Formats: sequence, C-alpha cells, structure tokens
Amino acid sequence: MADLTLTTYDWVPPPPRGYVRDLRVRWALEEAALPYRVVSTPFDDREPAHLAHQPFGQVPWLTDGDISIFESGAILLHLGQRNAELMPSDPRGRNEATEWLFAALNSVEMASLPWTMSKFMKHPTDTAAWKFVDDFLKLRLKRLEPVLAGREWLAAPSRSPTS
Ligand SMILES: N[C@@H](CCC(=O)N[C@@H](CS)C(=O)NCC(=O)O)C(=O)O
Repeated sequence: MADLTLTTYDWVPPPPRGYVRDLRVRWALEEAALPYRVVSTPFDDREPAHLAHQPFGQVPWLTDGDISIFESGAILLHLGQRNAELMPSDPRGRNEATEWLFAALNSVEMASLPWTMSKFMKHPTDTAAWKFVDDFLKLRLKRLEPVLAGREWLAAPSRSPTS
C-alpha cells in the first residue's frame, strides 16, 4: 500500500469544529484498516501550495504516493478502488456504493448544508427562508427512512456491522 496522507486544517472555528469533511475520509480509512497519516495546513493562510492540491483552498485532500486527490467524494471513490470492504468489485455492488455516495453528496448534503450553515450563523428560525431550508432537509430524511427501515446499511446490505 502506498503512503496515504490526509490533509486537514490546523485550526477550525468552533461552530464546524468536529464536522470537517476529513471525518468521512478518516472513517473510510479506519473501516478499511488502511494505514495513513494526517497532516495539517494553515486555516488562515491559504498559500499556493495549498491551492495546488485543493483549488478552492479547502480541505480535505489525500495524497497516495505521487497522486493528489481533492473532493471528499473523489477521495472515497479512490479508497473504494483499493478496498473491497468499501467498494464491492461486482458491478451491482459497485454501482450501489457509487449511487449512495453521490446521493450523500449531491442529494443529502445539498439539503443539509444550508440547514447547517443557518444553524452555525444563528439565523432566525421564524422566517419563510428558514422554513424552506428546514422542510427541504426533512423531506430528504423522510425519504431515506423507508430505505433504511429494511436494512442496516444503504449499500452492501449483507455486511455485518462487526465484519
Ligand atoms: N466539496 C468539498 C467541500 C470541502 C469543504 O467545504 N471543506 C470545508 C471544510 S469541511 C472547508 O475547507 N471550508 C473552508 C472554506 O471553504 O474556505 C469536499 O467534499 O471535499
């Protein structure tokens, strides 16, 4: 296994602290028992070296040997290619994992991010704008409930939690 290095910020403002998107990558690395190390980049000064890895000046990014990958979803797909626990090799299982990864990023996070940002910024919750944001997320979560009612995991349903 090539050297995996995950980069995150050296400091995070209190509201999002603990929710930085390196968390999902660490989770996958831990589940797959892949050896990795974590390094930090300055939050305050986003220098050209940072932008060379992540063009928006964000985190996380992962280096795997001489490959550098930004976007947490792209990082997870990369790790999935290296580990069958994360991404089954059969086409059906692979597509299930891929569609739920995109659903998390493009359908659920699209709804959860405005909600989270409104909370972090302490926006008033007695407005039509807040109701729209709140209803949008609730509908997404409501649609997920029946999907999860019959299975432990969104994808790879045969996998037991301890395997
Ligand atoms: N779509 C990107 C989003 C990355 C992102 O928003 N990272 C946040 C930390 S969770 C960040 O760097 N925020 C600081 C900024 O945008 O300047 C991904 O999933 O990797």
